Amino acid sequence: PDLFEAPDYYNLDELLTEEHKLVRDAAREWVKRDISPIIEDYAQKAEFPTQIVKGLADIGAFGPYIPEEYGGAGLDQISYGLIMQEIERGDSGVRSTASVQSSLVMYPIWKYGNEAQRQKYLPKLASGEWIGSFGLTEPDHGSNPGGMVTNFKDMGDHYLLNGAKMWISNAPFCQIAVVWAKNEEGRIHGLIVERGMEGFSTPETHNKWSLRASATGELIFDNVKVPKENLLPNKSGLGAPLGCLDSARFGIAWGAIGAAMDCYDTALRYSKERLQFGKPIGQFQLQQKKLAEMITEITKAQLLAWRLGVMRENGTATSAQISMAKRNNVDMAITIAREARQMLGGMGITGEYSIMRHSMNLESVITYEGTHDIHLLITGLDVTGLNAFK
Ligand code: TGC
Ligand code: FAD
Repeated sequence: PDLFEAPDYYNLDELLTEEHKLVRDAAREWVKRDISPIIEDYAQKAEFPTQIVKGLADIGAFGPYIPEEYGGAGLDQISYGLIMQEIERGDSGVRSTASVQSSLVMYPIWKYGNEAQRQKYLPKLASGEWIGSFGLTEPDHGSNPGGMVTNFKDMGDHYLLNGAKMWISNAPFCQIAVVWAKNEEGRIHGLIVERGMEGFSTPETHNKWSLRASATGELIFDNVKVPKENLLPNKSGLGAPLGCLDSARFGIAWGAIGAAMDCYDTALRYSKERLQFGKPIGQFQLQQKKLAEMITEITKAQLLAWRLGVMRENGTATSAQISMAKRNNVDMAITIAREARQMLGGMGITGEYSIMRHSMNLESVITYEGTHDIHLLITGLDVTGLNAFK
């Protein structure tokens, strides 16, 4: 397709400011020009396209809501959401790189770091000179990060860090990692680990069938000496990393809409062009049902994301509300990808079209940042007051 169709069935544009539309359109144009033409090839090669980093920085995808004094774009939450939506229209893996950099690396340094840390790291992360990663998940602690065993000891003039993180986006090429580890009392803290520190390695995870254009790896800490000034001083406990996840999950709730829009748009076009039994397949009732359900679900997801954006901007969105939008919108997108893929028949399984790639990518998106099941249980806890995790 030469143009993206941007379904807006309920005229959501009326709810957006001129700035929102400018930010969105800049991201949309960039994705159309610099991502869509190359991304299938990189996904097939299982390689992250490093040349796009500067473009991501230019559209404000690295720290959209981080204040300009630290190099961020100083935008609001809905702008952040719209940027994620447009990037994920291109590829969930590219959106992952932006999510991690913004919400999981810049956000904790901005919120939990001191002024020296903000000055040292944020401008370089905003410009894309440095790429960061976020180490929470461990081989034996995924959904239950509170059980983590990565730990650090106070050695007087430095900390000694040991342990391993797994499934870490951007790990293979990150310059810094925000790592969550327990101190000798078992309290979780964030530490900034820099590439080049002795005992720190980042082996890449191979053979993924999903998010192939995003680099995933491990973070291994073998007696790494971390300077004391690299500890994030202003928040500790599991709530600190979970607070970062709130921001990333919000972005994913928007991002998933982009993937769904691209699948819908592709299937809609195809349904008008592909003839079988002497008619466009879009004339068959069964195909119309699929398209009607897709546009309905996209519209509902857009309204959920927009309202959440308003509440997030006001500071009133709860973690449970964010969790619901992440779960609903990713589930919506993965269902649409599957239906849209079928509408393309055999062509749907090829790299000629983006749908199969979106479909496979969304298998990661429905798993990371809290699995679908975990988010169901978060809503379950919120409405019953009864905790399935304890
Ligand atoms: P629980 O006892 O409920 O909570 C511990 C403390 O945290 C507070 N809290 C939150 N704070 C901020 N934001 C949230 N969303 C919060 N949720 C809870 C809570 O109030 C408590 O504070 P305090 O002061 O009382 O100690 O914790 P739990 O151990 O029972 O776990 C709850 C559970 C299961 C919901 C949580 O662990 C969870 O969300 N698990 C899923 C793990 C997850 O999402 N991992 C994501 C890893 S990062 C990633 O996937 C990046 S992919 C990015 C990409 O490539 O795009
Ligand atoms: P598990 O927690 O072992 O879950 C296995 C199954 O059990 C799931 O279906 C789950 O829903 C279910 N389950 C678990 N607990 C319960 C329960 N209480 N009740 C019911 N069912 C339950 N992590 C990071 O820290 N940083 C990153 O940058 C990052 N990037 C990622 C990139 C990719 C491509 C992927 C795939 C993952 C990434 N992750 C990252 C890790 C991700 O957050 C975890 O995979 C996720 O939290 C699930 O953990 P797990 O894989 O250990 O699965």
